[in-house]
Amino acid sequence: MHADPSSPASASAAAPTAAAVDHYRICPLCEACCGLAVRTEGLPATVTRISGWAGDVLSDGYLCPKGYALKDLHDDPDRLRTPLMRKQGRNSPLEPCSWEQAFAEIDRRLPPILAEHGRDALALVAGNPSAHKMGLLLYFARLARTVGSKNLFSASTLDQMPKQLQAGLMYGHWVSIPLPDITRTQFLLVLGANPLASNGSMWTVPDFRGKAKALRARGGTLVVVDPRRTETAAVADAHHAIRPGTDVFLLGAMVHTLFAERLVKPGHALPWLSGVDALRDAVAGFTPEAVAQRCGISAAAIRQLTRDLAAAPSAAVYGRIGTCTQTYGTLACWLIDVLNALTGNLDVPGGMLWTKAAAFASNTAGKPGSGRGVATGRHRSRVGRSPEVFGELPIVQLAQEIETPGAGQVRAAIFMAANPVLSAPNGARLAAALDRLDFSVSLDIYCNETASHADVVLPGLSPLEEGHYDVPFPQLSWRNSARYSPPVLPAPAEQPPEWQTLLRLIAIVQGRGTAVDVQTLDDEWLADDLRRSAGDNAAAVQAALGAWRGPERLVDLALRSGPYGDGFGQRPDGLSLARVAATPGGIDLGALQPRLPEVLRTPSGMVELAPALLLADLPRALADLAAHPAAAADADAAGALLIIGRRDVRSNNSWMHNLPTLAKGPQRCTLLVHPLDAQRLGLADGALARIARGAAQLQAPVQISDTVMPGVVSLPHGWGHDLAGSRLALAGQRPGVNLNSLLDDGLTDPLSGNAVLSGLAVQVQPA
Ligand SMILES: Nc1nc2c(c(=O)[nH]1)N[C@H]1C(S)=C(S)[C@@H](COP(=O)(O)OP(=O)(O)OC[C@H]3O[C@@H](n4cnc5c(=O)[nH]c(N)nc54)[C@H](O)[C@@H]3O)O[C@H]1N2
Ligand SMILES: Nc1nc2c(c(=O)[nH]1)N[C@H]1C(S)=C(S)[C@@H](COP(=O)(O)OP(=O)(O)OC[C@H]3O[C@@H](n4cnc5c(=O)[nH]c(N)nc54)[C@H](O)[C@@H]3O)O[C@H]1N2
Ligand code: SF4
Ligand SMILES: [Mo]
Repeated sequence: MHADPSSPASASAAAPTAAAVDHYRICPLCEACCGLAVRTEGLPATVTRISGWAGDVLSDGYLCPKGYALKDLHDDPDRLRTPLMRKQGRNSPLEPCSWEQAFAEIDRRLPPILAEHGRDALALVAGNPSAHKMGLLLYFARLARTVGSKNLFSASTLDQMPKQLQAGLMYGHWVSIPLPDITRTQFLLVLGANPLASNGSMWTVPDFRGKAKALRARGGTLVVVDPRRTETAAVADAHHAIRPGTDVFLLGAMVHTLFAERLVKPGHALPWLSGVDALRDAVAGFTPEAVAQRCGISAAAIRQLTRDLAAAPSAAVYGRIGTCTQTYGTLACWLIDVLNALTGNLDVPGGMLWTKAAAFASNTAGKPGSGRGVATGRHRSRVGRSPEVFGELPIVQLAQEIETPGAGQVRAAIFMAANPVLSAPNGARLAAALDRLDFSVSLDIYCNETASHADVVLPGLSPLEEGHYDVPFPQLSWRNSARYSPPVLPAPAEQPPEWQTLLRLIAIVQGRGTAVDVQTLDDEWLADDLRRSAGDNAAAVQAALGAWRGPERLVDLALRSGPYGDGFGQRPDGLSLARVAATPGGIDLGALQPRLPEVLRTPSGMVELAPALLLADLPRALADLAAHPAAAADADAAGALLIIGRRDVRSNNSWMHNLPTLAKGPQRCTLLVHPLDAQRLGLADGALARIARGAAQLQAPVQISDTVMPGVVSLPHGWGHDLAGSRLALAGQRPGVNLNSLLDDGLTDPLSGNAVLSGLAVQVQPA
């Protein structure tokens, strides 16, 4: 069963054969992380079929339409296979060039900027797919360490930073996030998530639909709180339409009700809960009556929902992006876990449980039960003065950091799998700012709307040409497992994997130029890591890691020294990458188990139910409620509608619109309008509407639908592929419009720096 770790077989594509072969491949496109069977045939091999891998320990054969689209992605003529650079100076077009030319250009232009203006002059920006590529995630961390710039940005501040901050404050580590025990719970309350379209987020739960069906089949209840009757709400027992941005009020009132009706019963977790009394006082002002109008949910319904939650034999409250991308995002995430804890559902089967991941989890490392906890604000953004959170600054502030002169001004940038010109608010401002940079590089597999502003574009490989181990997602999975998939197809000889590209950027930043040997550099980094983690054993550990190289070697190290690892021979039947790789479909490590108190890394060794940072922010929400009991200040303007986004299973943020199997079918970038609003505004189904916020405006086709609540309209994000310079031929045929061009880059959750992407007021009229 043990593959020979010195054999390269499991780190490179299988030996070529003309016969049909089903290769095991973990899908890198979304957080469900499904195991796929990718069939290749012929010489040279082409992909002839993609299906779910029956018996994958995590996904059990499930896949969605995007999984099939990996073939289109591999074959897409617009996918970059060579670097691009501006050969005739900054206003010349991006043209294909050799890798040596590209690195030479970076070496010529980047080090002088760092030498003259310092490390903060270089901004690093990581986008969503970085989390899905071990080479990007593990080696970007090294690049960031080498550069040492405070100007570190990522999609996290368009997404889940509130969740990470809340978990960090309550449990002591940024990724210690308890998850619904979906196969055993009897009551699942979902706020601001639509896993039927998104396939789950901060929760790796492939086939949510099947698991929700099983929950209801065993007599359990699924309740959804969302301004739209989503695909998930449609399969639920109950749906509460909530006014966007008001979850903090609903949740505050639910916690209030637990105290008022003596429903607080923490049970198992009680010995480790700190701050229950402080909480009672903190939510005193959130009576159901006080919040009902603002939330659009009656006081009676709030009380009943709370009672149902408290009475359920087991229950789990899960909130996702809808609860994060609002100005009270961190407060909302916090109150969700407070509900879980006070109803006795934290750390129990059927409630909320932590994973015990096989590799890379900080809550399995170091001393169990307590730790340093987390802090924010070790530095602040130069212009906006926002606190650093988890080492990052708010991505909505990138443009002003570029525009504003002074010491520490951003003059260069490296984008990695990121497209903030479409995915962040006010992309037009950012696009203009990018053109003012002295130099920028994009690592991307397409020339997207952001890369088109770069001086050099460096492409990554097709996912089918890379090995895969999920670094973050086993820390967020419905079940513990370890899975690895080797490359399906060989990479083109000329094209390096991205971890090597990142090492070459590191060498350039270090002033070592372009002639370095990446393998030597990789060995140096490993030796450096091991000196810190393995001390005197460093040399022995390095030898034991055998023939693995690059990210695979880091995975092997993490697995073997992890909680199920072979300990480099101490536990011979433990995990190593060779062992995991020899088991296509993965190794099951069992259902989630209670982990209190060892999972905690707070200084107190307790679950902090009332962190000072969060208590101090509550008066902001209370003052807002007192001043605007019926509707957000923003929505007071006559006739204003609140705009929200939505996800579609055939789309993925700002990309994958160039793939034929996903692009076909109905137009997806439409504005959902409730029939009452359509009638009032004279909007006809299929006709164009003009959507305006301040000076920004755009036009989108109207889709009249009673799935959105009255007063709310919905337009998906990630569209607007008609900007000059990007090279996405198919996407450009049906470009859609960019929701984010309406949204303000000045609005954040001040605690986490997360952007406000939901519930802003717009004016809508026939175009
Ligand atoms: N209004 C609104 N805006 C939103 C959201 C919302 O809900 N509403 N959602 C936000 C969220 S949650 C997120 S995560 C962000 C996402 O926004 P971004 O982080 O900007 O990510 P994407 O839009 O997914 O773009 C990813 C880019 O990575 C490239 N890519 C794909 N695979 C690879 C690879 O292997 N290597 C490299 N180098 N590049 C690759 C793709 O070509 C694409 O250009 O958008 C946010 N924006
Ligand atoms: N098909 C597809 N899958 C994806 C993605 C994609 O773009 N397409 N993106 C991936 C990424 S990067 C992420 S982060 C995840 C996100 O995964 P999810 O969190 O499941 O994302 P959404 O489907 O956008 O669901 C968010 C829901 O919040 C609702 N909402 C909006 N405002 C509010 C509010 O104020 N309160 C409440 N309670 N609800 C609100 C919206 O109507 C929407 O139904 O999806 C991932 N998976
Ligand atoms: S749900 Fe679809 S996109 Fe997500 S991992 Fe599974 S197959 Fe890939
Ligand atoms: Mo995301």
